Amino acid sequence: PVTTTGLTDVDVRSGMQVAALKQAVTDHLRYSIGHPPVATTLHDYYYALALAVRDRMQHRWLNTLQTNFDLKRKIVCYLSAEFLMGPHLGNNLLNLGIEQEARAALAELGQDLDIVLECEEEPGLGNGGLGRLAACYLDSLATLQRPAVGYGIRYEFGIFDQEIHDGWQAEITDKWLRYGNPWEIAKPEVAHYVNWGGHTEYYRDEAGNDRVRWMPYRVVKGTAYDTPTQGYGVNNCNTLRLWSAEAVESFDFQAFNTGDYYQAVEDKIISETVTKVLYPNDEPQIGKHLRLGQQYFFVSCSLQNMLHILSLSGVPVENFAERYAVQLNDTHPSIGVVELMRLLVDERRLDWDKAWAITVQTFGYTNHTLLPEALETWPLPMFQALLPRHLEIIYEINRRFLDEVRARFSGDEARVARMSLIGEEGEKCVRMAHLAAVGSHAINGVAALHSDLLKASVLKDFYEMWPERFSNKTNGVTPRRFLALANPGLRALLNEALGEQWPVNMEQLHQLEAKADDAAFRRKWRAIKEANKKRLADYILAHTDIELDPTWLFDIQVKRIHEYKRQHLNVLHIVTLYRRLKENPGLNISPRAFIFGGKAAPGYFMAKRIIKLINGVAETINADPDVNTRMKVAFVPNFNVQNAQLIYPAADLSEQISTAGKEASGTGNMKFMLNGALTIGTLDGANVEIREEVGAENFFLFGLTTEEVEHIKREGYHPTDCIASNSELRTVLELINSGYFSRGDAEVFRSVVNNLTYSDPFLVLADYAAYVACQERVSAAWQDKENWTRMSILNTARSGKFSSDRAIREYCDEIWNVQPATVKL
Ligand code: DL6
Repeated sequence: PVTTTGLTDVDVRSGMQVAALKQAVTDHLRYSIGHPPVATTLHDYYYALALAVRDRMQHRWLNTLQTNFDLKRKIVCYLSAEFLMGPHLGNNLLNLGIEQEARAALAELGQDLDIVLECEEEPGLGNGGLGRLAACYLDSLATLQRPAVGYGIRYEFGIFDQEIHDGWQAEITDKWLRYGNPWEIAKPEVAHYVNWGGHTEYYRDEAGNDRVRWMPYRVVKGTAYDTPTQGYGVNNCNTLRLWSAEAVESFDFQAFNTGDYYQAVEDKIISETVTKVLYPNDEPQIGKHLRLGQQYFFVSCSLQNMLHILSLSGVPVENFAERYAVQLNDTHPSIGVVELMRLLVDERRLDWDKAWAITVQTFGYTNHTLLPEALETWPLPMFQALLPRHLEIIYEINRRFLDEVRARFSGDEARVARMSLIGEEGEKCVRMAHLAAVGSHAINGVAALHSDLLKASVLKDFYEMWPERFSNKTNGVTPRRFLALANPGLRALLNEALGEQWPVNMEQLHQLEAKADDAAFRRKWRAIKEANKKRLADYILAHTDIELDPTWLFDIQVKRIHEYKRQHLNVLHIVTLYRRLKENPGLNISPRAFIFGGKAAPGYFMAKRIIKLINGVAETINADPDVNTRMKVAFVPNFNVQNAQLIYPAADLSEQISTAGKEASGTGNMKFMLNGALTIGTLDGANVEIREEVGAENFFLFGLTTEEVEHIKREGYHPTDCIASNSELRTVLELINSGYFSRGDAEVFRSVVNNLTYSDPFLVLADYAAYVACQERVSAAWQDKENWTRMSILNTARSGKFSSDRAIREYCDEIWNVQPATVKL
């Protein structure tokens, strides 16, 4: 069939040229969106282009599914409660290699691609690092041609939108699905049923075996929504499958027939609540019934789905672990260990030992935090009420496991108590990290230091029991989104200098090292950085009314707001500098813009005060003519993937200043490095490896080491001693406490100052002097533009290790044993 333009229908759906894309957008405007030309909006153009791009991906997606099926390849199943994907359109155009064509097609329709891209509502289905890591890994899995599915939750409301009202954070519901989602394909026929509550019954089967039946109180239905995830420069297009909860029946007909209409719809409301909203990850984990419900819901749907596909493929269930490598992204999906046992033993009637061998062979567990408050435990009564059968299975796993511990470490009952899956000190609880460790053949941390600390602290006993299960997999980030897409200026320069393969072979960036000594190249490098800073300055002006000078040093800290990340240490330095300038107007400092961004968990009191403090300091400094020609402070509201793509490329200095031993890895640190920022940081998380790669001379190191932090804490830490011995610090704290940065209201920051003075759990004051001194070194280094540029180039040149491709290769080779599969069209 031929359309009026002379294009075949096939071209309109799959053609990669300008004419085909233009026709595809026009067709989607007419046939999918259905607004007459007079009513066509910018958003309609976004939606139509998105659908046209999705058509092209769908073609590749179906071929990928068919290829994987035909080749009977092992599949990675990445189970994660969060996938922070960010806007899809720009990234998909990049990965398909049709950005220029799409730009030209839209131009012929009178539209500007850059403006159209801004229409996308980003799917914020994650809190921060952990969810974004999952998204980077999906990008690398597809790019490296590994068969993979990301399984997660289709939250109706993702991470809240942050607004700043009078300096305070305000949370606005994230209605990301409000205008539809062109990237997902609803699969109502792909549905699984998930039980809740009730009790268990014992019975004897036809063969005379004792068995257990779960009699649930409620059944919730999970339906699949698939988002194709396109690899870069390859045809492979994998699946992100998110589950949405709904009631099994829309109406309870019995209640309806007796006239109780409201009772009849109640069940629907309760069921749909399960996937309503994403929980913040950095509030102390308290007994949130619904959160455990969410975890079980998506994990059960996912495992049932794997079993279903396995049987469609005609593969016996005994071969489950040969076909699936299932990774637990932190403990959130660790109930999967028990659920797979239940499905194999109760439903597929495998014997226990066989089922357990399959389970352990299937799962791998990645730990992402050592912070005690983030380690998940569930109170037994709550667990029993929601998952009565799972608790029985946990007891049985635990009985057998503790027998093993006793056999290995006979007489060591203290060890047995420490390792048990059930915590007995205080309220009895299920320890999810222990469950994940016992049920997985591979356990890893996310940076070298973190993996070592894991073995020495939280999972020490498990390491002593099974050292062969432990390894390190340092995190990585995708250079496609965070360099090629976010920094088109630098992309063009790298293409010119290195050719176009670097986005899939980041080791090639080493060739830039030779260019660091080339003055002409350095000039080009600086021009790109300055253009990126101008782009960010424009964005900040539009969103905050704060005007920044792109020739100043851009000093940036963007990440979740948390005491251990120590945004308040950064503020103490800013106030120090401010005071020095006030007292000594002739002081020679490098003019700097201090830029912050990040969300605080809605219930995290101190984090919300820190945001207010940053904004209070910003208000005072930016309005003070004595200093505002040399320093300014800005808080970028609503830090998310979209504005992150403007922020990382504009940084000169990357603030990675967490208390040593607290940040498992960090991934923002890698995104800054990729884009040529220098790091000021502690020896924490992946900073250690960043410094190793870039060289100590190109990294601003300060602060206590993990051992020193532990030593000080053991000996008894007294922040008042730091204040007593440092009059500048005392003056800075007094100034904050006086109401100077809060329009005279001395109450506003009292809690922050008191916390630092009398408790200071993250040793902010202990590191203050070293941090301020290090910032002086930064300031001096900035004055030598040529050398700074050299260091900037070397940062990018030596960032190859931090590509998520390197990380995913390690997971594939060392944990998952998953091979590439080439997809043809
Ligand atoms: O591994 C990804 C990311 C790390 O880079 C951060 O250092 C770490 O804080 C973060 N962890 C979490 C913890 N959530 N839980 N559980 O987000 O993971």
